[in-house]
Amino acid sequence: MSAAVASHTGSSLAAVGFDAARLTTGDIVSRSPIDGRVLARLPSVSRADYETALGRSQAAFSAWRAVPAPRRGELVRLFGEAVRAHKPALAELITLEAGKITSEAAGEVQEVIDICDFAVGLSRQLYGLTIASERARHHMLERWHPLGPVGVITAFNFPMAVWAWNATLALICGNSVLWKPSEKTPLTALALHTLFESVAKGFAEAPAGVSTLLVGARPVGEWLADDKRIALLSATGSTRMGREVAVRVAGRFGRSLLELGGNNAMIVAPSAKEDLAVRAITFAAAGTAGQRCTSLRRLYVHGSRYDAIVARLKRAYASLKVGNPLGSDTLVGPLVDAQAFEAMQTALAAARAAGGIVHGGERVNVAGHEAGYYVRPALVELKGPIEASERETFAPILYVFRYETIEQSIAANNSVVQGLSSSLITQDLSEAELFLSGEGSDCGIANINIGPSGAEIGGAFGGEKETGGGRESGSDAWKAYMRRQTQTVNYSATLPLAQGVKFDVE
Ligand code: UN1
Repeated sequence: MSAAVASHTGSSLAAVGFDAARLTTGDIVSRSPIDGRVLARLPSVSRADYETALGRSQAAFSAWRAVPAPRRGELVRLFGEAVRAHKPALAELITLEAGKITSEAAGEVQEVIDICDFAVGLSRQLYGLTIASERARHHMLERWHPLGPVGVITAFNFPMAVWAWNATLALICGNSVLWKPSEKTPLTALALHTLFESVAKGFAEAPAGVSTLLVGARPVGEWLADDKRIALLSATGSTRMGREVAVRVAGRFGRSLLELGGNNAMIVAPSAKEDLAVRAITFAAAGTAGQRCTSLRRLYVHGSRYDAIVARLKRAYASLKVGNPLGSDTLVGPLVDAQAFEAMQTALAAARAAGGIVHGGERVNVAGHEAGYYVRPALVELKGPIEASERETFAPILYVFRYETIEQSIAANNSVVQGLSSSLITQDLSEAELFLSGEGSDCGIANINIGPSGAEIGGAFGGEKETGGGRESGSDAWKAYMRRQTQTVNYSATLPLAQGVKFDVE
């Protein structure tokens, strides 16, 4: 199988026009979570490479901002078409390098296609306001202008989609883009970016360097954070990383857009439909091996339903097929690496020590893939919050609690420092409305009868509190990639001053 992993990688890269045989030296090592095998080695960009890239990106921005927005949309449309044509190869690379099951990997590529379509439409809808002026023969308006080079730092778990959310919007808004992907998924980034570059090369108005890939480790992120030339730095990853980025970028009065850790909850109310609840819980908590920022981590079940739901979940969890993510019936692929496995086991040990009852969570041996970190997703029954349930552990651990009143469950939903996604399973309209109201969930995303994960691209994506406050993807998230200018035009022959101020000059 290991040899098969290697040949799969070569063919998926070749399919997008990249010569994989070249990728044999460098400090960035791509390993397949499937079996731990080294897929490729790539060199980090040096500081000198970075400077060259920044220079090109600035020059590209100067040219690109002058291209009409609908033409910028046309580039993104062509890119979306290329992604459609290469969907299977791109999805396979995600599976090989990030360990996602095939259906979820295809879903991620679809998310790239969807945001391309969305950005194309937006390229004709970068609307500003007109505002009534208090002065005679004046008009006021609000215009949105391109911002500058946009840095994008992405995580391993959505190695294509999160760049695409940022890059497609940044590009139609008239910016250039610099992408630092996770050092765990450089090949996936290289494949997608190679495809972008080949489309851009054939598009006359696209300047060289309108988007640049910067493969590298932490220093590259630091350079972007400290660089005054980066107009906006969008960063997805841990709260620890985001806290550093936010402070460094704020220190130079730059802009950041942060999408950080989540600790997402679901409430299962007395009226919940049981089958729906069990499916929603299992997909959100065990899907993607618990490695989405939207993964379900805390479950609050009403006392009247607790025993039945937990019994159903125990059965569903025991039947989940854990294994090679290339297998068509696999539902839970591997954790990304040994560190993720250690973090999971540490959290489970802490939960046990705090009196939690742990079901599952053990390593699963997958024949032929002994070096991969496969686990049985874990359920942890708790009486109340513990230190481990307050944190985001990027692994399939679901902490389960009992609750008695809807107010109590909403307070519990909101009790953590993170604020990304949340959900309520109910047939009760009053409960649903309360959860969705200003007195309800404090998260960026709130769902009824859907788990917290698997959002569509049309809504703004992101969360509050230590999740960082940024919004990416749909709705009016594009505004973060532009600068707003308030314009006032006087078409009279006089100069009336606002607020009735008199300032008469001879
Ligand atoms: C992430 O895990 O960083 O809502 C993004 C979802 C996906 C995106 C997750 N559409 O689960």
